[in-house]
Amino acid sequence: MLRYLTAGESHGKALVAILEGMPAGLRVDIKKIDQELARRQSGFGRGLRMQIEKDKAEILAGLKKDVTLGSPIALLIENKDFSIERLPKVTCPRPGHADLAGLLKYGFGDIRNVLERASARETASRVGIGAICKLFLTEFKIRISSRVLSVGGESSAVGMKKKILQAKIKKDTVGGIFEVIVKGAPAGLGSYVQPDERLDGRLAQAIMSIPGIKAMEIGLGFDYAYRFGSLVHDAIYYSKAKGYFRRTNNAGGIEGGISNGQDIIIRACMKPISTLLKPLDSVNIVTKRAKKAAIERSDICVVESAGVIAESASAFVLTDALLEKFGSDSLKDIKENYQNYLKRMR
Ligand code: EPS
Repeated sequence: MLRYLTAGESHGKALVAILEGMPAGLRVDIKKIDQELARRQSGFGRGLRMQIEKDKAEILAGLKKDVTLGSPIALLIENKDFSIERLPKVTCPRPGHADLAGLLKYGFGDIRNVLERASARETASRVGIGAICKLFLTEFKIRISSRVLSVGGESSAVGMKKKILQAKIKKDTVGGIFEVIVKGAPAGLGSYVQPDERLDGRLAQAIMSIPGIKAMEIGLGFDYAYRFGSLVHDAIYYSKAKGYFRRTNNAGGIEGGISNGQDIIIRACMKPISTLLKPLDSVNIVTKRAKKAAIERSDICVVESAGVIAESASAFVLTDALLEKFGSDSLKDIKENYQNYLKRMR
């Protein structure tokens, strides 16, 4: 079983992650991890924190001469801004953030105790983990990419940029929709035999747990609701050269909770960031009087970054599902099993 844990506050000393279950024998190029971390930090509409941080990963355990040992991998990303002990108390919860619900849940008297961990800065750890999973998937020629489809309802590059600039001028924020595409995944990952083995359910958990994601769909997604069955299911064909094949991919590469060999296509909606420079109505948690929500340094639009994080989340799920199917100790053994499987499929 592949699993991971992350720890770290947004303005604490560092973000850390432990990944357990990665097989022995995988070469880990740290530059590739840093490239993914840099991708997460970029995109039009990011805030000032991204000018302070230059996220770099350090691997503390689990590798020898850059190759995995099969033991847990420990990853560290230092924060340049680690001012947590000096930062002021926050007393007016931001609508849309974890602030109020977290405060009530844990019984704190300072919202900072919530927001430091609820911050999307945590996703740097997930991207670090995802980058290692991407290196593993590359060994099987599985590639994951993402693209922004729309921002604030605009889908042209110019329109999206304009929307972000508009939000900036209005001291507002804006969300959007991104798409993740997985190419090269074989048929047979995930299973219908138990609910928690279904690949679509696993991807949904991984992606919906990214801060700010409010909806996701696979393939045709919500559009399935508007069409007849005869028009949406991907008819099956066979040829000697191609084997089984389809002319459409409305299922988004997953049928019955199992990958079917087509591209896996996921779309998700990232809500507008909930820290507003022109804040909404809120309540002071000490006086219980009406007060505008707190203003924290933040971003205007993070849809592009959310796509990169979702790539990582998908990479983790697919690595887990691949290890489940083909074995999990040694990369060499797994590759052999995989080749035998592909031979049978042909
Ligand atoms: C983020 C770091 C944070 C925010 C943002 C994401 O840094 P700071 O709070 O110091 O500006 O820019 O956090 C949020 C969106 C949030 O809701 O907390 C990062 O590294 O991605």
